[in-house]
Amino acid sequence: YEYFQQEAPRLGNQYLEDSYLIESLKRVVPSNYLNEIEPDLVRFGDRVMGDILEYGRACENNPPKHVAYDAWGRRIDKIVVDEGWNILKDISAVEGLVSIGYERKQKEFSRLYQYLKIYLFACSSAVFDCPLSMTDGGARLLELYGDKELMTTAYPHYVTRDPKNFWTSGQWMTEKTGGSDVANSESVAEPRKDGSNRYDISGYKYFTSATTAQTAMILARDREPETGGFRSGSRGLSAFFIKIRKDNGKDLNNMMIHKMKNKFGTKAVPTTEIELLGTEGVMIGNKGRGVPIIASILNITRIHNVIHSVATMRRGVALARDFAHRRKVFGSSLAENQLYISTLAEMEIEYRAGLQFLLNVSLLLGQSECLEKNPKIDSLLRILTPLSKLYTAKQSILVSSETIECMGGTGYMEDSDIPRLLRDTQVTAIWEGTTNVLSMDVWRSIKSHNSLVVLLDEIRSKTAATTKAGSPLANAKQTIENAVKAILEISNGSDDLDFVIANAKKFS
Ligand code: MFK
Ligand code: FAD
Repeated sequence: YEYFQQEAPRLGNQYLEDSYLIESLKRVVPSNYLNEIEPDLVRFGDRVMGDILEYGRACENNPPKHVAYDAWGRRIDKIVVDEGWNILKDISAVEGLVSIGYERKQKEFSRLYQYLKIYLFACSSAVFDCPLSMTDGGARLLELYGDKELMTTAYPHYVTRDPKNFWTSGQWMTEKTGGSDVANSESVAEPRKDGSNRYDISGYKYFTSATTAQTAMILARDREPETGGFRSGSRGLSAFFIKIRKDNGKDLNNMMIHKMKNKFGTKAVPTTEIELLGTEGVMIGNKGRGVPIIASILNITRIHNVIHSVATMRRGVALARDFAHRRKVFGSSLAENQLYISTLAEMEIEYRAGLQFLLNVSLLLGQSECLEKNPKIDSLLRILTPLSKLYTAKQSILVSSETIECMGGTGYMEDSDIPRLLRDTQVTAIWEGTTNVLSMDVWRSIKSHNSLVVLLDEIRSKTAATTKAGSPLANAKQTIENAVKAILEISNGSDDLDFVIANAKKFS
């Protein structure tokens, strides 16, 4: 007897099938640039469903292991990864997943081009976008604060397309004392007595992702010249560049890997706990300015977080839509079922909103890097980065959970690859700043860059010509205006966020 066989959902070219993306790009990218980048996006849209997907799967099925000792009891601290992980690194270099943003061939549209490729790559790559995000952030940090030595010895390795020379970089901020409030960090940096800019750094880094990287940017406390002691608080923290392994490429740079983290998701990404035991580091920028310096990485990785969240929503919607045409319930196709269609519509709306955040923030980043300095662009970028990160992270968790339900019980099965979407995106609300911490960053941007007023003006100017009185858009605009006015009224010049939150209770 031949029993019924359900067809699995199938996905094709991830660029060509994304009609909302294609439509949106026509609106925001001038045709000369779009004609230049589109063939590459079309080709890459196929590739992410081909070898990249296979390497990603291989990494998921063979997660990284920490080998502390060799058979003879010698400490070796090896991180063993699936060969696919190394191949994904090579592919990232060749495809220019970091370099496109620094070659800047498409001027202020280069960031958008780079981020569209990572958007296509993210959900096929076993979260290889995590090391890419921190490498991108590291490149930007060096561009802004790196000295001549680091600009010649490290920076070129982050932005090369040559896989043999390509390095990835980590960002180690979190310690046991806290990842949000890094002011309590315990790591210390002893200046060397040889008059060089080298330091010996000691401390315990509680989360270090993508430990197979070649370098990392870290925070540590430096001695105060006046007292000779270590200065406390966040103003006592400086930023340092470290190489993870010594020049022989094998031995760690005076550090010990204590354990591989046992994570809920992002299982292919090696995340470890590392103790620094006199690790050689080079200070970047001024003493005591570690937090604002490393914030230049955060402001890049938070955009990567948006990319991952939106990519997750898009992948979920694409799978659920395709499945709707293959699954029959109560005598008809799911694609003809109004209730199912309304579920899909809710998911699609969240994906579309997320995509608009992603397009806007990528364009603003490109403009801030490539055009003449413009306070309006800085102000919009400063508020939209945390806002889009916190919002899309939360929505991607909801949408990927809904994706599982859309596929019924099979969606809950690990070998369908669908639960991974949820497990890998749950962390987007935690790393790179939790939702509450990013809310405080939004507040910081309102205070330092007058961002709320600038954002409202931008919304007004973008919608003025097209909005008809009484239309849904006009109503939405009015709601935003009211909310902004309320926030400005409540804060009434106060810098104290707790005061504002307490007063906000007066407003619905
Ligand atoms: C797949 C895609 C994503 C991949 C992810 C990769 C793997 C995950 C890796 C991680 O999770 S890495 C760790 C991420 N950690 C965080 O995101 C830290 C979260 N905590 C914060 O963001 C806190 O708000 C912060 C540590 C920045 C608070 O520090 P402080 O010192 O208590 O706050 P303060 O005094 O407000 O800020 C110090 C300075 O930094 C100020 O400048 P000034 O000294 O000049 O006044 C701030 O303006 C500046 N600053 C803070 N946030 C900034 C910023 N400047 C620019 N942009 C920002 N976002
Ligand atoms: P806490 O800071 O203790 O936060 C606990 C809770 O308190 C959260 O809900 C938070 O929102 C809330 N909270 C904190 N402050 C406030 C406040 N002022 N107001 C209201 N609520 C508040 N870090 C790195 O540096 N490098 C890495 O490579 C890295 N990789 C990671 C990989 C994974 C898979 C994970 C899960 C984490 C990783 N992290 C990494 C750490 C991550 O950045 C931190 O976990 C995160 O910043 C939160 O810090 P915490 O865990 O100490 O929680």
